[in-house]
Amino acid sequence: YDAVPGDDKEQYTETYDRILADYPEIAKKRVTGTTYGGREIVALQITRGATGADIPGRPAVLYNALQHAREWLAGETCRRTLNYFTKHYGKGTSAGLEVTRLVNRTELWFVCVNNPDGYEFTFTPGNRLWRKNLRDNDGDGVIGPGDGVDPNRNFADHWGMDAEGSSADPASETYRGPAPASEPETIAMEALFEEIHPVFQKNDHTAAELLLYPQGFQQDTPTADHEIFTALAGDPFKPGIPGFLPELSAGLYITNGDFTGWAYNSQRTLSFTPEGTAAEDPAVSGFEYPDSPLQVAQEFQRHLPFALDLAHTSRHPARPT
Ligand code: 0X9
Ligand code: ZN
Repeated sequence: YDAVPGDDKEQYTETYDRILADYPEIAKKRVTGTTYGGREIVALQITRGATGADIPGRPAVLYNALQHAREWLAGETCRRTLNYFTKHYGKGTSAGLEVTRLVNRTELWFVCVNNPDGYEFTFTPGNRLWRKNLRDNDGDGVIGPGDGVDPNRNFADHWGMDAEGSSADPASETYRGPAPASEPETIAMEALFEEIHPVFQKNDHTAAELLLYPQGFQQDTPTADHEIFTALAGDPFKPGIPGFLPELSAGLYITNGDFTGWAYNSQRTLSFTPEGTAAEDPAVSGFEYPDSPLQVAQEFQRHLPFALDLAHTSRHPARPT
């Protein structure tokens, strides 16, 4: 992997600023919300003549990560995808020709840090494995174990439908929040969808080497788009992301109020949740960032064909490839 200045040596805000400065003809920033901590939730639009708003007639694809604060590798995969699309744009190489065509015809949107408060919090002592956002549930002015909402249980789709798929307990890692879409991170995503109506979205998490597709709230009946999901996610012998077992979300475990379910059920956005790799030895910790730069690079390389597939297919999503 040929590294760009960015990658994991930059802050995400630095990556975004660098891309906005270096590729002004294809990159625009859109602020979709503000967190409890006052941080911007940023979406970067990559498309020819980017305006920061939807361009009629151009299909949109959303790549996003770090709903869960500790899942650093998922954010890095998103960032490298963003770097890939920008650094190859306008080049005469085979990657360049492919990327240029996609960027000219498609709106590629990146929200690599869905949960900036939580992500920042994972850099403070003792909080490396924080998952949720930073809602102060008990209102004591300090963030502790009883605080935070799981951004991936707060969406207004089958929200709180049962106790298996999310929790009403503020101390739980899957606390759904006080009401559907109560959180700034959720509202920011709703606002972005209202603008861009993505055909596909890739919601990166770690760490299980799975490629999940809807539904998460039940597994009794398949979705109307099951064939599209499985065409792209592949099968165990030829997975859409090498080494990632394609699976129905609910087959892993039941969730409600999750982003992928909301995006599909209420927005008709064809949605995938890759659960990436995190450590060579999963027994160490499923959420640690790999020590090996090679492993980080390989993770991105495994995701890339799938990320490109979504962009290619977004023009004709009903045609299984
Ligand atoms: O629980 C989650 O939000 C995701 N897993 S993680 O370990 N990254 O927290 C999985 C969500 C996928 N949906 C279902 N399994 N239903
Ligand atoms: Zn996660």
